[in-house]
Amino acid sequence: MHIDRERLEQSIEDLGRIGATAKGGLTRVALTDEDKRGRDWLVARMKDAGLRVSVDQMGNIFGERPGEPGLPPVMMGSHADSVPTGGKYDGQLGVLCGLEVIRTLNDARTRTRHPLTLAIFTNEEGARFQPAMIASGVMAGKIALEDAYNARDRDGIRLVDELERIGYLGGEPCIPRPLRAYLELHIEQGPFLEEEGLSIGVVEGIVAIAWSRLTIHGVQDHAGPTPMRIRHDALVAAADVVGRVRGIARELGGDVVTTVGNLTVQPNIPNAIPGRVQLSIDMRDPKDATLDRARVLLDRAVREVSRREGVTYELEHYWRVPYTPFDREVVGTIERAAKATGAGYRRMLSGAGHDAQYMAAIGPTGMVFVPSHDGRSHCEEEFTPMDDIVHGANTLLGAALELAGRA
Ligand code: HGY
Ligand code: MN
Ligand code: MN
Repeated sequence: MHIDRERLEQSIEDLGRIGATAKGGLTRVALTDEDKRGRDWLVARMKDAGLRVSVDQMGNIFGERPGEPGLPPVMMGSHADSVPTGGKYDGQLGVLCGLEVIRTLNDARTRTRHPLTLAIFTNEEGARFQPAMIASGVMAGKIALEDAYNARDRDGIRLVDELERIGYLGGEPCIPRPLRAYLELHIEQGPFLEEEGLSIGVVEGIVAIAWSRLTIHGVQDHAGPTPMRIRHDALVAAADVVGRVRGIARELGGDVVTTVGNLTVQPNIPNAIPGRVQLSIDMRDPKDATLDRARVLLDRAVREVSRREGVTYELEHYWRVPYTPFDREVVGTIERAAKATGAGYRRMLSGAGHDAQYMAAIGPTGMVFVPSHDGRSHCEEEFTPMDDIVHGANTLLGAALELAGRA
């Protein structure tokens, strides 16, 4: 049994048009009108495939295909929101490959012992509302529903109000569900599979992730008459911190990665000394102990820089996900399914976070990776060749069938 390449390719193009950018990328940020249109399109396709659709308190969407009563489902999922000027493969590929698995089983009139569920998680990217993976985090009991509801975007709009506005504030409780297994197909978002000429990544785990928010308070003043000797410039301090964050990765070496991706300056005009700067710090490593050391170095850097510039600050370490190993049985099943496709594959770790990281706290979890061209992602250049996508989707089909069992 194989998936239908043309049908899957058509779905990628069709969904990719909702929020498409002029350069072939995607801007479909969580809980915007584009996200609503994407959700509505996916719900319609789920219903076309005969799935029973439900929505939970965090706007997570579930499409259920029945199996034997009382058996927990094999869930296949990912996300449909993107980063601004992102790509049309990150997240949506996992949802569409899961849908294609179900469509293929429908064509073959194949029933499974365990039910199958297709899941779409809200705000996986954490681009608009922080942190990332917020909705699978609530489901796994790692993030309080009220905290998620009160998360605010840059305009101060609350997540829960946006869920209501787009019509996806569901009634189903967002709590752990019995699972036979959770499977997520996703693009690698790194260079290794393509460098090695491989089509499939059998993911053994996801790195630990730590997000912090630094707010620096300097003294806002006139850029002209204020002598240098009496300045307390929040942006000069922030610039030093950005360099020190890069220095942490250099000092620790190994696989640690550190990024300042977001920085806001106030009042952000040419002729005023910045009085307030806020910046994000994203640090990751496969070892939690290394991430702990990175955090100590970050605290020290911010303290030293602030003392030198004579500014004050708040440094909030507000999100942390530990290194997450995947279930050995599920990883083995995925490896067998990859092998059966005849395509090249390897075991590997994920440097990106995924809803699977939280789903691993609920049930046996594994991921299937497909290559990213030039390793690029979270950009309009994001691309994965269809041949690799087909191998990945057939791997997902094989693993789901083995875990769910044929009726
Ligand atoms: O941040 C991540 O790794 C994911 O793209 N949300
Ligand atoms: Mn993703
Ligand atoms: Mn992403």
